[in-house]
Amino acid sequence: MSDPVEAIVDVVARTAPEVRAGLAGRRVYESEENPSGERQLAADVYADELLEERLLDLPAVGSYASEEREAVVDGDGGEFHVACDPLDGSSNLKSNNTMGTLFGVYEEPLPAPGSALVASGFVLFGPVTTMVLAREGTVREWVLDDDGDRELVTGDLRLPDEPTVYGFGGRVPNWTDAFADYVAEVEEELKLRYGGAMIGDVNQVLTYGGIFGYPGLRDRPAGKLRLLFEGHPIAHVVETAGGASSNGERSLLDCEPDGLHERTPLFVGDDEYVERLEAALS
Ligand code: AHM
Ligand code: MG
Repeated sequence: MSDPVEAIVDVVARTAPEVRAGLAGRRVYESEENPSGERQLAADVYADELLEERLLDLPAVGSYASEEREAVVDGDGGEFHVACDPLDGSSNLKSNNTMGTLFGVYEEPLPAPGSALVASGFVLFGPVTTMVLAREGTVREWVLDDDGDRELVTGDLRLPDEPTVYGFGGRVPNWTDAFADYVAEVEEELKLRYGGAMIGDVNQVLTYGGIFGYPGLRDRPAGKLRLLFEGHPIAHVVETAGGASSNGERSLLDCEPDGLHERTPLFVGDDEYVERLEAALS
């Protein structure tokens, strides 16, 4: 394949059916925790190891980083650096709900600013396996078959003009007053859709329009989600689809993590709702 970024995307697509097929037998916890101090499932580790091996096999991939491992793993000097959340929303495995793989392809060594992303996307394991990719100013969506072959659903995915749904993470008593006041307004206007896997919840926003967020909490001001593995790639997808992203103050793509596993408040969706959120938190 002559397009190295396309080769990376193809590896993620072709690894996805194997990750999905491996979920059924891997719903148990490992004894280890991930670098963010969260319990790992056997499925998290399996997905991470498959992606690491396949991606580092590509000459274009200079390094691989993941939510499931402490440090960057170097390849053979390729020019692109891939950051993955191998199974975003894996706690949904127990309750058999949506989850999937999230990835960002950077042209700078990691950790890098969002502006260094050249492509990003996710594979969603719902009733159907789909892949969403933001690259060169457009977002495309495919259905994946069991070999990872892609059938195009849309060549130019855009956020709908009329926002309809919202979903916010964290326990309500842990929300700040300013955020809770904002949510009270949103609740009057939009319909709640929250499933507990960021990519599943964001895919609802991409489909129906609206806003998703995981805010900074009273006891955890940086929130739960990680800037490099979750924030940048999902912000890049949503902004490319005509929406906005924010850490509460500015676009997530303008934020540069100091460390690989740095957390951030995360909001993505319809511009107007993201603008109002920033005003409410300022
Ligand atoms: P994970 O990558 O370890 O699965 O954690 C991230 C997930 C997000 O997908 C989701 O938005 C959030 O955690 C939900 O957290 P909580 O279970 O605390 O509501
Ligand atoms: Mg995640």
